Amino acid sequence: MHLTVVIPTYNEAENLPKLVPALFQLPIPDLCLLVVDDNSPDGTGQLAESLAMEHPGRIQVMHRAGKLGLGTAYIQGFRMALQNGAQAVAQMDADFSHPPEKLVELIDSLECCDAVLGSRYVPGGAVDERWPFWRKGLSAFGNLYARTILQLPVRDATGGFRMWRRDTLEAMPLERIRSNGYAFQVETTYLAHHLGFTFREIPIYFADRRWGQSKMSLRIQLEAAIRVWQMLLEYRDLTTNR
Ligand SMILES: Nc1nc2c(ncn2[C@@H]2O[C@H](COP(=O)(O)OP(=O)(O)O)[C@@H](O)[C@H]2O)c(=O)[nH]1
Ligand SMILES: [Mg+2]
Repeated sequence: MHLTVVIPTYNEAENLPKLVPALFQLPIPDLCLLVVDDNSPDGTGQLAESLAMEHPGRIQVMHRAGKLGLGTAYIQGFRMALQNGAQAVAQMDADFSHPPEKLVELIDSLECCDAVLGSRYVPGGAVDERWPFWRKGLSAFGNLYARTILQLPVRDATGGFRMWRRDTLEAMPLERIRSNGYAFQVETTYLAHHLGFTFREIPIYFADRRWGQSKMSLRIQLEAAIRVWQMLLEYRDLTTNR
């Protein structure tokens, strides 16, 4: 299955040059990367271009004018990956929070479901023990909140390490997605579930980033809290087609 991994970046100059070799050493034939960079002030975009020269035909770089948010970065990235013929599309952070080697398990699992989630909240999964209490609590609460209100059949609805089958993404009305932060992950889960697609969750250990800075903010958290209720209303017209 031809896999493209979409990696949104904003100031990941310390991480990207380490992540790329970690991905290319995986036993996944024809693996391609698509970096979506938002004109990072630290030069991640140019770095990505030189990595692309080192790996001809395997890395594509999308440059956007400025920090436009994770949600739109993924949507543009998904579209481009589909256009390029990817049979499976993965999403992952550039900061090593998502263990690259787990991509192998994700792609194997995609044989028997429509989307695979790298999950912190199934047995065997965990978040970094160095995360402060408030961050652990916020993540657990955010998940419970979204899962309960939207009745999602998954334990980790806010995680960003995922793999989609081509036909799953093609069936989703990506143009209707308005969330940009964590809510983006919830919204795609809700959409796919609403359309009758099935998930599998693979346990992952979510390590805190070692280099660079998190872009998580109060604004992103508030957006997520409100968006969940809006989703309930906005997608009432979508029915299960499977
Ligand atoms: N292109 C793009 N990437 C972003 C943006 N915000 C965050 N990212 C990237 O998305 C991934 C997740 O963001 P991160 O700051 O690690 O969030 P955290 O893991 O929740 O702390 C990282 O690879 C970031 O570089 C954005 O506005 N645009
Ligand atoms: Mg991160």
